[in-house]
Amino acid sequence: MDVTNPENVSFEVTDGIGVLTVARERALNALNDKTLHEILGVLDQVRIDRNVRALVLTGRGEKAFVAGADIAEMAELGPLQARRFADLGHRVCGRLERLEVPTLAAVNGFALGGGLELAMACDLVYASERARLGQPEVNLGLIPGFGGTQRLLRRVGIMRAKEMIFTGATYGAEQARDMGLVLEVVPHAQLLPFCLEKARLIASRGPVAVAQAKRAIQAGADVSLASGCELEREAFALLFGTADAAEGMRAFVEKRSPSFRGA
Ligand code: CO8
Repeated sequence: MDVTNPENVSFEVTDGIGVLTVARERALNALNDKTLHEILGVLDQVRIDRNVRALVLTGRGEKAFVAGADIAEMAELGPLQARRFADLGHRVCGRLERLEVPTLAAVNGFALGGGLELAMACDLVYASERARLGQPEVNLGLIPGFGGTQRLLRRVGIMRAKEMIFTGATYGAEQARDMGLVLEVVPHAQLLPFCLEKARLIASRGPVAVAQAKRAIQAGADVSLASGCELEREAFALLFGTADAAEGMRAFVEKRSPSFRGA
């Protein structure tokens, strides 16, 4: 699989902000095996490239963020191949969730099935007023397979997650915001600029501090309060060994803006 020259995704970095665009517009950016591998390739690049301070994920075109896993491709799979495909989707979502840098989903249209699962693996989800979100797998005789049964219940609560998954219904952007799936609904044409601005704001903060905060919050969501607080204490202390914390506190005392180096 050639991930150095991807066909179904594009990736650009401008002023420290990476934009990963799923770009299979003819299939509403549906995730086939090749596309998932190409996304993994970009995430690997982001993981090692210290110039990327935040990642925005979006879909090509006017209609879709990602309309799910590729149904035509899935229709050919037996159980073992389906297991491998699900593993691949989980790897993508897991790697996205564990990236050190903050990730923002710019949901510019349909985010269905695997598309919503991808968005839910991002730290912050913003949607265009045209977005439609849902887990419609039961309409295909399936269930979510890239982490949806688990991440959805953590976002919207167990009963709403059951309703969404049992009915396979799709929801408008404002409904999704009211349920806690989306942070803010933005006019369609403003969505990407809005997300880039938000990414730039976060990227201007201390990168090590943001990464440590992300790790503590993310890990804390799955452990007891006491264990989560212990994670926080460790991260807090560790930051006192960084040049950025020294610079941030010195800058405050000297009444100037800090200049963070990410170390
Ligand atoms: N897979 C493949 N092709 C797709 C998909 C998809 N998920 N969604 C859309 N397309 C294709 C259509 O087939 C069509 O292709 P063509 O022009 O060649 O006929 C093209 O994109 C445009 O789509 P439509 O003509 O259908 O556009 P509409 O505006 O009429 O409808 C919808 C848009 C409502 C989004 C509609 O396309 C739709 O319902 N798509 C499917 C949505 C869906 O069910 N998604 C969930 C898929 S299952 C899933 O994601 C499970 C993840 C975990 C799997 C684990 C596996 C082991």
